[in-house]
This record gives sequence, structure tokens and C-alpha cells, in this order.
Amino acid sequence: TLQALIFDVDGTLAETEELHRQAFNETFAEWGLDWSWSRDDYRVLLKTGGGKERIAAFQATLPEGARRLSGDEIKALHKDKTTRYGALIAHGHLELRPGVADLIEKAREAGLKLALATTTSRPNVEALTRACWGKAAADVFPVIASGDEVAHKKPDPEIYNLALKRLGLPPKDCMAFEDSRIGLHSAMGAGLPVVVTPSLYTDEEEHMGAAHRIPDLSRQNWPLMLVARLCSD
Ligand code: XBP
Ligand code: MG
Repeated sequence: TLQALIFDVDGTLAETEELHRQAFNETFAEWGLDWSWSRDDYRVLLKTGGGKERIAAFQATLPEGARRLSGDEIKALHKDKTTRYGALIAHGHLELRPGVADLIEKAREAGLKLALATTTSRPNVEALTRACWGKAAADVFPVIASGDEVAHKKPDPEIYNLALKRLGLPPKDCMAFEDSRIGLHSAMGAGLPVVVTPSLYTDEEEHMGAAHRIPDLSRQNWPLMLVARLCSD
């Protein structure tokens, strides 16, 4: 039986990627780099999970002789980007995607365990739960596996395997929620059934292998398994 829900963060809980993109571009400018990622660029760049990894993938496409950052510089720039992103979230009007708050509340009431498996780092998770729930991340999601804790980011299954280990549950008793193809593959690699709600940047992707692909998590879209588990009263 279903015992836990494991959520991706960016794109699944909220449409955060525009804020990430803004934070990247502002930080590039602050560092004197003439890099600027358009929406079209970012759609492709998002196929590389993780900000530092994404910058490295981007640098690999630059012409010979172009300015490149060292690994240490990427780390330092990304730290600045995280600070900027946190400020954007704190002072912006970020909203959870439709149905997310309700589903999480119902799941908690039904005694399901709640977890996160995200490629982004822990400070960004804290910024989001603070902005959207007014709570610390651990008070909403007792189990959290974040990108800074694993060697291999999505689509590798490591992050979902870590969340499962912390939950102490087999994958068949859990359900993962993702918005992207790399996230879907990460969760599937850990043996999890996956509900995909495509987001602004992933709505043109193929999501083969998903147990369900639905526009959002509002109640009329819930898969039968969730309805049975959460609306049994
Ligand atoms: C999405 C990502 C992240 C964010 C940027 O993570 O790939 O890299 O775009 O965050 P998920 P960082 O969907 O798994 O939550 O710059 O902190 O990596
Ligand atoms: Mg995502």
C-alpha cells in the first residue's frame, strides 16, 4: 500500500525555474561575464540537472578562446547565485502549483510520509518552504534529500535512493512526483512509480514510463490510487 509521497522541488512544487534563470543571469552580470541565458537557451540547459553542472555544460559549448571559469570559480559563482535566488524567493510572490498544498495536507492527514528528492541545494528548499508555507523545510517534509548530498544528480537515481533509504520504505510503497524527463528517469531508476506534471520548461518533453502524466495536481486530476488512499473517509 501507498505509504509515502516523494516530491521533486523545482517545477513540481512551484514554477521556480524562471527565478533560477534570473538569478543565474544577474550573477553572470555581477561577475562581469557577458553570458545571458534566454528562455530558449534555458530549456536546453535544464536537461543538465544542477546549477554547477549546468554552467559546466554551457561552457563546453563556448567557442575556443572564450572566457571560461575554473571549477573553483564555478563553485563561488554558484554560491552567489544561491544567495541571489534566496533573495528573489523571499521578496517575490512565488506560489505553489495548483493542488500541491491541498495534496500535501491531505496526505499528512491520511498518515502518509512526505519527502523531497531535489537536485537543488538545501538553502533553496528552505527559501521555498519559508515563502510558500511560512515553515522550515523539515516541518513540511520530514525527509529531505537534496542535490548537495549526492555525487550524481538526476537523471541518476542516487537522490531517490537516498530519500527511500531515509524513509525506510521500498519503492513500491511510495509515489514520486516530477515535472521533467531527467527527474522521471531518476525516480524510475530507483524503482518508483512516477506522476509527472509537466511545467513551463518541460511541457514539450516526452515522459514515457510515467505511471500518470497529468496537467497539475488539483484534485480532479488525482490518479485513482491517490483518491482511494486520501479520500477513503
Ligand atoms: C532542478 C534543477 C536545479 C535548478 C537550479 O532541480 O536542475 O539545478 O535548476 O538549482 P529539481 P541549483 O527539479 O530536481 O528540484 O542552481 O541550486 O542547482
Ligand atoms: Mg523538477
